[in-house]
Amino acid sequence: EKHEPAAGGAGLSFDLSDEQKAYQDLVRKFAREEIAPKAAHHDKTGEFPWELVRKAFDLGLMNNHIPAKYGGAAMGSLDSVIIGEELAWACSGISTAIGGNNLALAPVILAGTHEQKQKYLGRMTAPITGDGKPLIASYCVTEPGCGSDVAGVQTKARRLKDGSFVINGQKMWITGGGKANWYFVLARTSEDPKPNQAFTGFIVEANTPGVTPGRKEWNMGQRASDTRGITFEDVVVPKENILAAEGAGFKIAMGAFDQTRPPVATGAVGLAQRALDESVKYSMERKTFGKYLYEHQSVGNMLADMAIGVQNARLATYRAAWEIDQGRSNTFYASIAKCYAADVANKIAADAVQIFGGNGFNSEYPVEKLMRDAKIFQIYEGTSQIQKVILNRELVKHRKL
Ligand code: CS8
Ligand code: FAD
Repeated sequence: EKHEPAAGGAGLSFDLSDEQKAYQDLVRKFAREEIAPKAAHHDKTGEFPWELVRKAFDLGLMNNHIPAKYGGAAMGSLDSVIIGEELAWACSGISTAIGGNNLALAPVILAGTHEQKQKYLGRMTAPITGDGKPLIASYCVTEPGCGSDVAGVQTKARRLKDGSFVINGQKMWITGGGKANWYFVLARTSEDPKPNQAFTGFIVEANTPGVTPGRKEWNMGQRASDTRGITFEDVVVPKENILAAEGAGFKIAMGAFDQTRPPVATGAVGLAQRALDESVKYSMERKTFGKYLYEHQSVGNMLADMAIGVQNARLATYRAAWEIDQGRSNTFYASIAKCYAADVANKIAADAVQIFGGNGFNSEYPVEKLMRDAKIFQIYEGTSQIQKVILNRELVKHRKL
């Protein structure tokens, strides 16, 4: 008997649809058979995983949310987090390289005109011939001087007589920054103190004169992902590349985060599940004092706490994604999922290292990488502290006396 989720989100079901289960199986196989064996190589070398990105593209696992009209699979947010968890189980650095596009595409999907979508989304889904590479797009908001405080963005765009804009400024920590074909760029277009008036979102072609990506940053973890600073010097952007309207950029940037925080949370869930799986396996192989590790109560308790964390983080993430799929604001749930899953992943990865003992501290075993990879989940896409700032505001905003 089939148990499909109730239509329109009515009722409650923990079952995935048949289609979602099929996707999950497909991605799990790809992730475990092809990504996992290459994870250590990309971690050690920092080489961008083009081959795996291409394979993910061919399997339909990239650019998930592009509407069918523009050649995409038009997946829902829940579909996307199911895929993301499986990819991150194998390597969250490679899954960030594969999934990063979704962040750059979100502003265009949310606010682009038909022409902008046709041009910039259509290009992402166009068939690739031979051994060509999938296109990468990047989301440029953070700067050397401000990350949490988006309203502190200093990059400026000045309107020219013909309606085009000239952008000057510097962005920092841009995922996919050295590989991108185009960028979403948030720039200040007015001195208005209200964020909702002061900023504009632009689509900038990477080959525009004056766009210069910096060196690849060598990060603590997720080293397969390309992270760079980017300089914009007298970069002229045609007026056709403004998203929505002058002054609408801040809301677009925030709207994109609502869409992309659940996929980031799911990366943390995948990593946490991996750390749990590795810990259970190891504790059933290694003996001390004549017993398997899991038979020592304090190790068993760590495993149990890991399972509690993974299950709850996954539920929070599914909820945050599901809210979007119901067409409702998910800001509150997205921050809960992002914050909780990131914290759980860090706790579980650190405990996995503990369970592995000395081996846990060594790069021949998988868990030290998990611990390094986990840290970024508490930082990018809004730090854990910022998720709590958002939650605090949401609680006060929705309080009814
Ligand atoms: O500054 C905001 C914030 O979100 N900071 C965190 C920044 C962040 O998350 N950066 C991530 C960069 S991208 C990244 O890391 C990629 S990692 C790789 C991913 C790979 C994927 C696989 C803030 C702290 C929430 C708010 O800042 P404030 O300056 O205090 O602004 P507010 O007063 O709250 O809001 C100003 C106006 O904006 C409106 N707003 C706020 N949130 C939203 C949402 N949707 C729509 N509109 C929003 N969520 C708000 O209502 C205000 O509007 P008014 O009309 O002025 O009242
Ligand atoms: P800061 O804002 O300087 O914060 C420093 C510390 O102060 C943090 O602990 C923070 O939580 C705390 N803090 C700040 N304000 C408050 C407050 N109000 N209350 C309590 N605590 C506070 N950005 C992009 O635009 N695009 C990308 O593709 C992208 N990818 C990234 C990939 C990587 C690997 C990294 C490292 C970063 C990436 N980022 C990207 C940037 C990322 O979103 C920011 O680093 C992050 O939002 C934090 O900003 P910050 O580094 O400027 O820290």
